[in-house]
Parts: sequence; structure tokens; C-alpha cells
Amino acid sequence: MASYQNIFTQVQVKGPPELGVPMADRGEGRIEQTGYSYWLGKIGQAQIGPFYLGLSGLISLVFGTAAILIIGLNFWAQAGYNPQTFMRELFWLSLDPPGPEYGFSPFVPLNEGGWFILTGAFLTTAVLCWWVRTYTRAKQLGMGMHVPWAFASAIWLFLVLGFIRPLLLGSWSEAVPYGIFSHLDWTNNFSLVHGNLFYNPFHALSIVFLYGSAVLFAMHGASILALGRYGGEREIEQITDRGTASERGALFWRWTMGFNATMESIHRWAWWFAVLTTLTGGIGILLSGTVVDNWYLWAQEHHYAPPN
Ligand code: 07D
Ligand code: 07D
Repeated sequence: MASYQNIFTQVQVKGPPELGVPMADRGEGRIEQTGYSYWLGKIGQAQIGPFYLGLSGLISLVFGTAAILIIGLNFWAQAGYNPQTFMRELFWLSLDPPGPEYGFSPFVPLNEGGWFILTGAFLTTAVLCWWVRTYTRAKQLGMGMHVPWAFASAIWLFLVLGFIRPLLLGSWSEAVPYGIFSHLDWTNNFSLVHGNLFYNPFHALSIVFLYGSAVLFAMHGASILALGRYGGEREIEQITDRGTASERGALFWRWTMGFNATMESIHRWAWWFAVLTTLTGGIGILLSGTVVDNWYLWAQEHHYAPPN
């Protein structure tokens, strides 16, 4: 038998299901049903469950499903209740926000943007409840709050795009529509209306962190896989009980670029890069149209672009 397991050599043993560490609230919200999936076992853990639903999970699922249903039914109506048209046009159908004439009023006729506002309220409730779920579950497991805070950074951009910026500008019409290509058209249009988003330094920072996340993820994933034969994937043990994997990885990076992150700090690098992508992004979007109307003109004034 292989002396260590990887995705190619692993053996799927079906023992009694692993229910996790004992906890105070074993009862409430926990669904202790488990199953096995051979194919999921090929890419991760074969055991499915136990699950945790809880109040926030339940609310999130209900509101999330309602939001998707409202979007779907609006698309369905737009497709004239014709399944062929629906499937053909799916990527181009869109649930749009109210026009500028409605300002930021919550009272808008359903077919003129009311459905959009309702969807936004439901989707936001679902996303926020999912956040609560990440927070309370992490607490229950005695974990740090790194996942909830990272998720909060993504939610920050989500809220800026769909709620905070429209609120500050006093118009729902500024919000992002719900649709596959319509939200891309909105993105393109946003850049055009604000004089080319490339001249928004926060967009540039967001890109730095997005690209940086990809590079760091690739470097870290590659390092750990390359050290698999020395037990490199037992990362946490390797911090204290160094063994040869951690030392080889560290030396590899010092040889190739003169510096190495540590087994611990690489995860902080990754966390900060990912978190800063949406944190800086949200700042850039919030400033657009509120503080700065045209980023190209702003850049010229601030010597970020050459004067004409
Ligand atoms: C891989 C994790 C899984 C998540 C997935 C997304 C839905 C939407 C649609 C009911 C990496 C699930 C999608 C639930 C269903 C309806 C109508 C995450 C992974 C697979 N975008 N965007 C996509 C969202 C914004 C932009 C794809 C959401 C901004 C560009 C998908 C939001 C701007 C491109 C999608 C959001 C923007 C995309 C793939 C919210 C600026 C693409 C996403 C809530 C940031 C790409 C056709 C993905 C594409 C794409 C979803 C916001 C720009 C539909 C939910 C307004 C330029 N976006 N997006 O893999 O192919 O994410 O579009 O904020 O090129 Mg987007
Ligand atoms: C959207 C966080 C919110 C998502 C949440 C998830 C659900 C679904 C369902 C599980 C993505 C909620 C999920 C509800 C659950 C299931 C099934 C994260 C989101 C909470 N840009 N651009 C960025 C580049 C241009 C524009 C960021 C590159 C043009 C606008 C990123 C280029 C124009 C906005 C980035 C480029 C333009 C952005 C997004 C190149 C268009 C934004 C980071 C090479 C013509 C957003 C400050 C991210 C932003 C944004 C990259 C070009 C417009 C770094 C590489 C010039 C309007 N752009 N961009 O993680 O923050 O998003 O800008 O050309 O709003 Mg850009």
C-alpha cells in the first residue's frame, strides 16, 4: 500500500462516519445524517455530512431560493412563458432596477423595478444570514474569525455595488441588474460613464490583489504538491515539527527568489491579497459618481495621467 495518500493513490475506506469534535450544542440545528460519494471522494472527502442548518441557514436558504425564483419567474415572463425562448435567451434576459425617475423610493410598481428591489432585499438577507452562519459555526468550533472576515470583504463590494452607492446617489437605477450579460454590460457602461475605470487607482489596486491572489495561490499550491512525497500537505505539523518538506520548500524559494514565506505566513499573504481585492474594489466603486465623476479627468488633475 502507498505510504502516503494523494489524489491518485488514496483508498476510500468506509468506516463509521466521522461526526466531528464533541460540542455543547450537538442537538440544535445539526443533521447528523451522512453518506458517501465515490466521485466526490476522487476530488476531496468522500464522506458527505453531517450538516448544520440552524436558524440563519434556514432563513438564508428560504430567502436565497425566493430571490432566485423571482429572477427566474421574471425571466420566464420576459420569454413569453415559452421554454424554448427561455433557454435560448437565458444569458441575455435581465431583471433591471427601476428607472431614475423613481429615485431611491422603496415603493415602485413591481413590473417597473419593484421585483428588482424585492430580489435585492431577499438576496441581501440570504447573503447576510450566510455570513452569520459562518460566524456562529466558526465560534462554535473554536476557530478564528478569518473566514467570516474574508467573506465580509466580498459582501462589502456586493453591498457597495447594489445598495450603498445607489443609496448615496439617491437612485436605484445605479444598481447592478440581475442577468448574466446585463451585469457585464453594466460593468462596461460603468467604466465608460466614469471616464475609464483604469484611471481609478482603487481599481488598479484591486487588480493587483486579484492577480496577486492567483500568483500566490499557484505558488503555494504548487509548492505543497511538489513536497507531497515528504508530507508537505501536513502544513500545520510542519510549522512545529519541521521535517524535510518545509525546509526544502523554504530553500527552493530562497534559491529561486532569495526570500521565502513561512508555512504560516504564506496563508496570511493569501488571506490579505484575497481580502484586499474586494476591500479596495469596494472603495473604488463607492468613490465613483460620489466623489469623482470622471476618473480620466481626475487622473490628469492628479498627475496620474499626462495632461492633454
Ligand atoms: C468560481 C465560485 C462559484 C460561483 C459562481 C457564480 C450566480 C448568478 C444568475 C440568477 C468566481 C454563481 C452565479 C448565482 C446566477 C442569475 C441571473 C466564483 C466562483 C459560479 N457577478 N462578472 C460572472 C456574479 C459583478 C464580471 C460569472 C455575482 C460585478 C465579469 C457569474 C455577483 C462586476 C465577469 C457571475 C457579480 C462583475 C463576470 C462567473 C454579485 C465587477 C465574467 C463568476 C452578487 C466585479 C464572468 C458571464 C465566477 C462571466 C462573470 C456572478 C458581480 C463583472 C455569472 C453573483 C457587478 C467581467 N459573474 N460581476 O466564477 O462569465 O466567480 O460572466 O455581486 O467574465 Mg460577475
Ligand atoms: C463581485 C464580490 C461580491 C460577491 C459576493 C458573492 C451570490 C451567489 C450562489 C453559491 C468579484 C455573492 C454570491 C449571491 C451565490 C451560489 C450558487 C467579487 C465580487 C458577496 N478589470 N471592473 C474589478 C479587471 C475593466 C469594472 C475587480 C481586470 C474595464 C467595474 C477586479 C481588467 C471595465 C468593477 C477587476 C478589468 C471594468 C470592476 C473585481 C482588465 C469594463 C467593479 C474584483 C485586464 C470595461 C469591480 C473597483 C472581484 C471593482 C471590478 C479586474 C477591466 C469595470 C480586480 C483584470 C476597464 C465596474 N475589476 N474593468 O473580486 O471592485 O470581484 O472595481 O481589463 O465593480 Mg474591472
